[in-house]
Amino acid sequence: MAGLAAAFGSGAMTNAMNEIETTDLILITGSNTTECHPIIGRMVKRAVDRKRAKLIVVDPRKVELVKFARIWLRPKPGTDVAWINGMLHVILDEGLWDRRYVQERTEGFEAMQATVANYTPEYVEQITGIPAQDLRRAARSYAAAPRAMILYAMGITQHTTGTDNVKSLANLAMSCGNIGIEGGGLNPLRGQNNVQGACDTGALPNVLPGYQPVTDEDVLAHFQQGWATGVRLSNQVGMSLTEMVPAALQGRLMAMLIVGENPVLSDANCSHVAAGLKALDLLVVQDIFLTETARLAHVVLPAASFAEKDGTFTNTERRVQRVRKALDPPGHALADWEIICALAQRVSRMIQSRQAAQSEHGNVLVRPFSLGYWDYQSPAEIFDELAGLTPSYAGINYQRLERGGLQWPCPSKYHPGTPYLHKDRFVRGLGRFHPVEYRPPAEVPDGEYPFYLSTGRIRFHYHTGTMTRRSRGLDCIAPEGFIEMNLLDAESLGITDGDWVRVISRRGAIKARVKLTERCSAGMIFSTFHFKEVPVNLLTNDALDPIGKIPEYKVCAVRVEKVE
Ligand SMILES: Nc1nc2c(c(=O)[nH]1)N[C@H]1C(S)=C(S)[C@@H](COP(=O)(O)OP(=O)(O)OC[C@H]3O[C@@H](n4cnc5c(=O)[nH]c(N)nc54)[C@H](O)[C@@H]3O)O[C@H]1N2
Ligand SMILES: Nc1nc2c(c(=O)[nH]1)N[C@H]1C(S)=C(S)[C@@H](COP(=O)(O)OP(=O)(O)OC[C@H]3O[C@@H](n4cnc5c(=O)[nH]c(N)nc54)[C@H](O)[C@@H]3O)O[C@H]1N2
Ligand SMILES: [Mo]
Repeated sequence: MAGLAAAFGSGAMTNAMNEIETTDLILITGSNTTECHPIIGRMVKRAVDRKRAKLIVVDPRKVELVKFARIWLRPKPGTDVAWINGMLHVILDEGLWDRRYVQERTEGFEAMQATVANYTPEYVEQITGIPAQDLRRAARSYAAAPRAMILYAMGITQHTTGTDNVKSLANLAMSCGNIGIEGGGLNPLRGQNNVQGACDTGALPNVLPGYQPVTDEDVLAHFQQGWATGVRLSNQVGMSLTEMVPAALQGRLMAMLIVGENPVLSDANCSHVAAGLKALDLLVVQDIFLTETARLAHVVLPAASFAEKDGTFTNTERRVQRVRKALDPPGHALADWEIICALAQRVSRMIQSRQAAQSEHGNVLVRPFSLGYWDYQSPAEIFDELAGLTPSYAGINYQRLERGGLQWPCPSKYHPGTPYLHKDRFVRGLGRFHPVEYRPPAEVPDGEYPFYLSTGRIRFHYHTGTMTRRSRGLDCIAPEGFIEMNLLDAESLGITDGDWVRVISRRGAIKARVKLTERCSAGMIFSTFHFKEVPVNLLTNDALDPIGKIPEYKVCAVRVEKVE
């Protein structure tokens, strides 16, 4: 998230995982922690059971941790800015904020204060459905804690207001002096094993490794020298995946290399995605299995899995850790870095021979590549090059990682790493408050599509199921997709547990069995995107957050019909 990177250095946990077990209060929102981050979920349970930490859960679904919580707020989906502003309203109104911290370490407080002034608990109740008294209790409890940690995940970010939601949480944390202290912070629980590492190393359209902007000429000059390619790096911000699909459909994007992603099932409004991929002149997919996306490719490049290669993963608390090869890859599969280097070498050679041909006619377009480039001998060599160009990784190398992981920033060889960020001062200097107004989701229920559809995960499967659905044990426990529905709604539609229903949105329709549950509130259904037989992303809305470019996976409007 570009906006966040600017505000907080990057979208990583500000604090370390083990601080969960030493803090006084934990506020968890938009995170089904025990199913999606079971290790962190266990830490939260231990903190509550053994250390008497207070737990506040804010989630439209009755997730497992609700059982451990002192306070559970159940907002309507997509109303997070409203309840967070409401908590701030109470905290400011009752004088519970940390005046000294706000004065010494932050800026922009007054503008935020003016905005939240309108969000009385009674007004917030109208928007969110959270009883005003519960909101007051939660606000007082959060403000009273000496140290309070906020944990959040996709229930906060996968909205057209995702960036606003995170800014509001930052307002809340800063108002009570909770950023830059042990046991505090604003902690996004990152999703994939190495999504943090991928972002840190520049797998984003707007930044080079270490979140250094591609639009900064000094940064570009530094990388041009460090990479010694002789190629001028582009200073243009690239497209996100969600922008590439429309570009392909409009003929502005000709070719794509997809590495380890299955967007035909995982992207919002996915029938649109398949059409976009089919419109390309060239689609290359690099994966460990022949996925739904790979089936559309002109060329499939077989990759080695995590257990079949060396490298590093950086986890959600910014800890860089070694991954070691345990098995040989099957068949012709290669490690991703080997495939990328081999591709780059071939492309370089093509460009070189084209240039040789052109220079005979006297018009050289780009400077030639230096030969010998892209012939790394090992992942360690690539890591050293990265560390040399990335201040936050500068002190990390494979030798040091032999003795355990290191948390960035780790700027020099003897630096011990950094458990929590923004100590004494924010990375950007002063912490900035943002005035944020509540905006409803892009699509809300109406007469024709009366239900909210929320989507997410269950414990037993991973994303599009390419890996977990190959496990017989997991398939035994969770063999098929389903629609979670509240008992009241089921009754009014004449549906009983296990009945087949059709779920229809403005974009598509799917069929699945109903699972009756009290996890969903009335008026809301839930499904996962784990099962290709129940491709829930045919339904979801591809409206994007303007800054994060994340689609609104967590809210769209649907109709439910019983299938006879
Ligand atoms: N078993 C398993 N674990 C996984 C994954 C997996 O596929 N399977 N995927 C990994 C990845 S990449 C990710 S990103 C994480 C995701 O981890 P989570 O974000 O915890 O998982 P989700 O199921 O997407 O659920 C988000 C939570 O947000 C709540 N929610 C929905 N709408 C709203 C809303 O409007 N406001 C608020 N405050 N909450 C809302 C949902 O009820 C749910 O509890 O999980 C990671 N871990
Ligand atoms: N409706 C709905 N949709 C969602 C979400 C939601 O909550 N609701 N969540 C979104 C989120 S947070 C995420 S992260 C995405 C996930 O979406 P995707 O990343 O598209 O889903 P995966 O199924 O994890 O696909 C990863 C692919 O990588 C392959 N793979 C695994 N290891 C390797 C490797 O080492 N090398 C290579 N080359 N390939 C490998 C796997 O076989 C798999 O095909 O889904 C998003 N989509
Ligand atoms: Mo994710």
